[in-house]
Amino acid sequence: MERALYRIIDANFNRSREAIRIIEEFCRFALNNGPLAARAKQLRHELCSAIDKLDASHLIGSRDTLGDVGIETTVDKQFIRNNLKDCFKAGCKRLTEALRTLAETTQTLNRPVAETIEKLRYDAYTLEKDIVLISEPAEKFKRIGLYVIISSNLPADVISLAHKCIAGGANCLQLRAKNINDDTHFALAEEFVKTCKAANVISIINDRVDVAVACGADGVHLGQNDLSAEQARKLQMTPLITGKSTHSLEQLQGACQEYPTYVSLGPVFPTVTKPSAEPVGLDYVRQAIEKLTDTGIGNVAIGGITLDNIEDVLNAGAGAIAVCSAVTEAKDPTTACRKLKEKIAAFHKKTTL
Ligand code: TZP
Ligand code: MG
Repeated sequence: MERALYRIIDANFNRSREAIRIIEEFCRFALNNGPLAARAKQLRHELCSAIDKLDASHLIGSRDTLGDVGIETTVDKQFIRNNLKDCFKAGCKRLTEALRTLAETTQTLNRPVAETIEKLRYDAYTLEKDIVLISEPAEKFKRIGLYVIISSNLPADVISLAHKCIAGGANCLQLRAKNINDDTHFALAEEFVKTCKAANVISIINDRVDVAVACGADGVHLGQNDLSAEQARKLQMTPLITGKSTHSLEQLQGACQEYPTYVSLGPVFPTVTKPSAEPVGLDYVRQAIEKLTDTGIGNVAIGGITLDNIEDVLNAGAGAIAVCSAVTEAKDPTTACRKLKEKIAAFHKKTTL
């Protein structure tokens, strides 16, 4: 029986390491997310150290791959993976199954090792959750080219502008309603979200995570004095896009600790929408984008962006472009969106050639 015990431990040790590798590679190469990849790597190392405490010669000595009766047993759809996400999901399930088996079987040989593996099983559940809650909003945000901020409290204006921006090809709309009662804000946000959802456009609520969650918005945009992205995620019912405003490298460093889906960088240029805010210029955009490399955090440049300067902002490396007045003050917001979108599309076409 001892031989069988070591065979099970050997097989499940291999199985769990292989599963962690898939998870790690998904974080590293699909999400470009250094911190999540590092957590998977840490889990793999802790598992190896725990198993190292067992008798290695017994483990390898008991291995009998050719004599394994389970090798030819397969079930329907066992190896069907349609995309990388399927591989990641299957890896997570395989990992916790293997860790559970390891925790139970190692108990008979070495209790402290079994306790460590049990802790790793819980770490694996949390890592899976964090990867899903961070990667789903990140994937959604990646598709955004043009992000329009609708800064108004007036329902008729907000909804009419939303329709016009959608017609012009905006990929994401933000409702920025200030000095408004909560009940009025909620009713407006609900209508706004409904309009965006019908057009498959991402909806973001400014400042208020409670309103964003209650009305089913895709995300919330948080200022420096609002709740942190980490606090906002505690209130989410489904994976929420969390955005954070930054105006300096110091604020950017603080924002990265909260792990938002994206940071806004600006105001890049002087803006009538926020006249008191000091412009940060294109240098800040360039420097911030360099700092964000391999963090998995997206970015959107904002403030004073128009058809005349959008190419400079894209050349500085901005991932997405946010505008307010260039669209909402335009005589024809639909055409204004369309022209901005054309510049974004032309830029991406040029850089991917
Ligand atoms: N935050 C930084 S600049 C800005 C906000 C909300 C306003 C951007 O508006 P505009 O009209 O596109 O300059
Ligand atoms: Mg705010």
